[in-house]
Amino acid sequence: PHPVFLRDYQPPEFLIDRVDLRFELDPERTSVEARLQVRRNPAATRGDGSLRLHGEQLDLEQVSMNDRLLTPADYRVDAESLTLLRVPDRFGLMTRVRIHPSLNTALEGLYQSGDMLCTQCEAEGFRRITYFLDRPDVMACYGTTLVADRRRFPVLLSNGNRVESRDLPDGRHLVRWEDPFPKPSYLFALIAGDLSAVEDGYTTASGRAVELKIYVEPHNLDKCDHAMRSLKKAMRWDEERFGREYDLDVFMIVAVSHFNMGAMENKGLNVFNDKYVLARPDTATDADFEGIEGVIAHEYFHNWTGNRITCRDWFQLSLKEGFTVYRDQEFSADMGSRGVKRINDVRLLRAHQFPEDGGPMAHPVRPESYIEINNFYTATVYQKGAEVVRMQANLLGPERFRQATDLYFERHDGQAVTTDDFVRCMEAASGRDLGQFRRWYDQAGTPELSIQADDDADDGTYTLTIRQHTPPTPGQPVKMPFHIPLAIGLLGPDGQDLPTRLADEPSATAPGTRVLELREAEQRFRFTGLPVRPVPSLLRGFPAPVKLRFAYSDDELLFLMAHDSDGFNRWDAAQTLLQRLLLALVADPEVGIPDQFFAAFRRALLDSSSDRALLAEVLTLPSESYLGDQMEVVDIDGIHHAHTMLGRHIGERLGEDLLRVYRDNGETGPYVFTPQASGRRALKNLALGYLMWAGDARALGDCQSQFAAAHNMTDVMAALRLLVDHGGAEGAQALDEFYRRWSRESLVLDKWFSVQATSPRPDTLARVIQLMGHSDFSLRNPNRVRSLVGAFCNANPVRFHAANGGGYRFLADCVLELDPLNPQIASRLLKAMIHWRRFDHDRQTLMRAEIARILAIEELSKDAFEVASKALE
Ligand code: B3K
Ligand code: ZN
Repeated sequence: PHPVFLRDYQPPEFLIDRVDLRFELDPERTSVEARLQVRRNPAATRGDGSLRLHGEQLDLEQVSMNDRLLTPADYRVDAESLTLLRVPDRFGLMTRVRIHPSLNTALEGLYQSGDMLCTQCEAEGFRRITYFLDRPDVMACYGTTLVADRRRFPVLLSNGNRVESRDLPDGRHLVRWEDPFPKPSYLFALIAGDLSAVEDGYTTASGRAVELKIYVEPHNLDKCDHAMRSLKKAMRWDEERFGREYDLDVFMIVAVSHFNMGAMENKGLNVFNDKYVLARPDTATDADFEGIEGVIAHEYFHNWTGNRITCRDWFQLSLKEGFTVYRDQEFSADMGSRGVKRINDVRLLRAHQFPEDGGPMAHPVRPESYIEINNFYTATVYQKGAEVVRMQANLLGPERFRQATDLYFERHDGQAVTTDDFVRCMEAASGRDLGQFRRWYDQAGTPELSIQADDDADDGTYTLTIRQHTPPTPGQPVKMPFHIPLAIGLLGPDGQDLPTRLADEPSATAPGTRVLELREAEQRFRFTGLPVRPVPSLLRGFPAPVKLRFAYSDDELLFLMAHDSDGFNRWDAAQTLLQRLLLALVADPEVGIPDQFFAAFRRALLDSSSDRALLAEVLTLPSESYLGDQMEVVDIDGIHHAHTMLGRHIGERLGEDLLRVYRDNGETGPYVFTPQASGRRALKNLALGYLMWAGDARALGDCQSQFAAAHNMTDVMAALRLLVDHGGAEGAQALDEFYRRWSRESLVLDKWFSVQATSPRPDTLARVIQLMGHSDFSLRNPNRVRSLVGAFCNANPVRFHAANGGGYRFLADCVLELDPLNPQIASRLLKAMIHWRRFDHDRQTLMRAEIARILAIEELSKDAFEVASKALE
């Protein structure tokens, strides 16, 4: 397989203005007739006069041009394309192909999920439906006619507005859809099935009525309320915050149970993994409710950032994804608790994007090349891309940023553009030069800031010397300095913010946060007028995706944890402290835990003035994998041991307090999904966890009663997890009960699989292998694969990285079995092993051997090939 390069981009030689599709749907054999209106692109250089259309796995039946049937002498067909040898400047083209949805296990193109038929076209799946210029800079208007058996497929959906619907003889019916907005082929969608809809309505700011429909299988009708509420909130928010209104008469969401990722923003017809639609208090956790609200909003927001304005090519993916993630993060911050949202977003960035940026698949937010674009729907393109938008929003300030996005929507509506076009709008609206800032788009790697403080008590000055350094990444040995906004504060002895006046500034500045802009490899900032040596609060609110090195003393961290006016940094100080303690325990398991640590932990735990969700964040130990990322060589067993030990100590020392917090925060009424209520549940279950760690006998009883009595899945799952990790008869019995109750609810059953896969108990791998043979397990359902294999490999470091290599062999076996069925899922799983260089020699050898075993397979997919080969480079 060969890479595609950004530098080779050429505008398309031909444009397609209109497409009329006619589907005769049948799971075994679907016929697709496409009529394209093609013309030469005046803006492109002339090629050899031929037109090459993309097409894969299509059985071609007929081709005609301007209503004249072509013969095989007029065209060439190979496994990836149809080439018409000589074409006029403007013509109509008709092709008819056969496709086979029931055989499509890759879940790309048109496929069968249960009893329904559905599509997934991003990034390059449309070419598995018909011959086309399947690239995002070719935007066309679509008319779609769907014909199918009326009893089997009573609901037939596609993009846009429904313009015709009628019965045909022989039990079939026909529905025609018309999408007035030109769109790239990756946004095409169709659905056929026996579905029921929850319906609602929405009136846009300018007074247009929009029908809202969520289509699900009939037994799921009672799990759509939260999704519908989320959708309406998202529509209102986008009008208020970004001035964006919805543009069609109907907005549809369909929940599908076989889906490679979270959801898809097809124009007017979003197709969702049912995990991000279906929720009832007794079937979904707080995290599920939150995920649904965020993903529904994300896909809806794509209507403007992605659909009306799309990407010129796939290297620009972050243009739509980074911006849309930024938008959904801001939405969720407004719907819930802004502080907690920021903490969780940063946690995610540090847990996934930082390692990616330091590993063999590191790539810029705008990649320079790829072998398989599906491998680049990454934390870098999404989450770091969102941080890059956030930095620009912060540099511009809210008003200018809004002017800049208004300009972007006005200037580029209906176009396929680049991340550079986006930055140009930021510059035009603000008058700022973002030349150096653009490096965030094309240099990979996480910058490291080393900060040193010097004070001179005599003249009241305090100097911060800041060095930035970005380690090399594959293909980019040398990095230029980034333009980094650095928000800081200086705290006085009473914990109040001091003024931050720089030496060359004439007048005093107000106390509080101030943003320094870094542009050089090394820079010095001298603050004056400070009566005492301050404690610096650095990177307030996490203003840039960087790592910080600053030699805080433990006392300073405790001080920041208690006093920083910035909530994010209070949390971060606590995490740094916990991390220090844990790493000290890894180095020396006998090391004592200072009393002042327990005192601070206790103070925080009992601080009833603080938001409980935030407290739960503060009091959660950094994850084992995050701790591993902080070590030169990851010490898997040492970390697990330290984690367990600290957890146990906390549970033992603070037992009474934890028990009180647990009992004081019990459910008092029916489940509500509000930040307050979910914060109570989070804190309560965290307390229970520490108590169980300590083997507290009262806690085991509480756990069992919570499992038996709770009416919401958050509390049931928290208790189940603790019981399973506890093991013994209690764990086994809880699992059996859970299975009996929920075995027919697929999404709940996924939880049953993952709670077992993520247990740190020593026999987990054996259990996982046994579960692969369970009658409810199937490699064909991505959610099920993720819930068992993905959960084990990505969320159970101590068992996945077992020293005997059993986990690695298991993963490689799964990848090899999955790859021919569903390469996207296989290659994503494989990523769990690519950071092998971070481990000790023996584990390195074991992982490398498994990756090599995969790479040796002749028919390996492009997807898995790219990941495996880059991992070994
Ligand atoms: N745009 C889709 C992701 C498509 C992934 C293709 N492999 C969902 C989203 O980001 O909104
Ligand atoms: Zn997206």
